[in-house]
Amino acid sequence: MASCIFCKIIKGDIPAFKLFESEKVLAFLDIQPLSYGHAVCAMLPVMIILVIPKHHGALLTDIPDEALSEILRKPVAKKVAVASGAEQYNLLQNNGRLAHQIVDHVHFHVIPKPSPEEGLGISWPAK
Ligand code: IU
Repeated sequence: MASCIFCKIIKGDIPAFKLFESEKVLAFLDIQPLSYGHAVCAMLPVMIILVIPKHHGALLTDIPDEALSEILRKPVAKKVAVASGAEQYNLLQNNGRLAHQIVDHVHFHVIPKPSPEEGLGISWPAK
């Protein structure tokens, strides 16, 4: 869709730090890695990844099953873990305005939860 910012990123018309892509899926860095909505400690450099289907659609119900399911399959999950540096993460999808969706192209926020062994571990909320 011509006016969609994520479609422009897919096409390469707008720069983004792309982590991986396949025929149906693209993953890139969120421009606001420490956004308040992600509720992480502002002193911690946590990298938020966005994973999107290349098929344009605002809501989950607008995306073909194959494009959507690829995002949750093992190959993508493995690449997400490697790219984020954490085996464990939250996968957040805001579906619709009332759910705080701002960009009308389906996207999953990957919010890494590194363990203490992985070097960035914090106790949150602080005890
Ligand atoms: P939301 O689920 O629609 O609320 O999230 C949109 C996300 O897209 C948000 O985290 C933005 O920081 C992110 N984003 C981006 O990475 N690049 C952009 O050009 C725009 C938004 I606009």
